[in-house]
Amino acid sequence: MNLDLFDEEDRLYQWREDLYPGAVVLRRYAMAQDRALLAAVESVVAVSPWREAFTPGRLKMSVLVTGCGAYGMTNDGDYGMRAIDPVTGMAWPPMPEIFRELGVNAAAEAGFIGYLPNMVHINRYQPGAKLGMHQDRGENDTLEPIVSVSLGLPATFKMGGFQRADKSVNVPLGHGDVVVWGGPSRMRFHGVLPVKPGTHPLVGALRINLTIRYVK
Ligand code: MD3
Ligand code: FE
Repeated sequence: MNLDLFDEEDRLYQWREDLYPGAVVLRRYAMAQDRALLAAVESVVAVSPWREAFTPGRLKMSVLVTGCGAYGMTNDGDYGMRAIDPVTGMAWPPMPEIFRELGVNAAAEAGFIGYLPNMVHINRYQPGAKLGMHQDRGENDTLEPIVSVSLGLPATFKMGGFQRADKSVNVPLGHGDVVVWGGPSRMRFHGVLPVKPGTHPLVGALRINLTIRYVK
């Protein structure tokens, strides 16, 4: 197989899948910008390095995290949003323009006009890493969308209901896939199954997920 040609073809197709009202998968939407997005992640990590994170029950999570913009998530288990990075004691790095633009454009594709994201939380998964079922409550806003961008190894995303025990559906997410979660889907429980071992040609043995957010 001609891998270069395959790579070019890979960038040709994108499509959308409506999951629930307010929840839209934009397949491969970020594919053409993958290198620039990864470079922007590295520029963030140079200021606010990857760090461990803990659950509300003080268990060490299997992902490493960082972030950028006006706020970042605390890593001590309270899911709070802080203007100062607790690791560096300084402001989070500014949000790269490419993150803001992707967030605004993807949200508009899903019907959310006038979205003004002001932070990005970034998760880094090694094979085996996962994210238990949770709701995203730290934004103090239950309607503005969260735009999720997957890079690197594929993963299975679990999309649940509004109670932790509600049935969930599995959504496979691959490199370049973007998901917009807003409006009536914003407070659904969700999680990520353990990432399977593998190597992505650009990202290596990693999955990186950006969540572009608006914190009130
Ligand atoms: C569904 N990250 O950081 S966000 C997180 O793949 C997180 O790392 C996931 O969940 C990851 O909190 C992907 C996807 C997401 C975000 C908000 C949602 C899904 C959502 C809100 C409601 C429903
Ligand atoms: Fe989440």
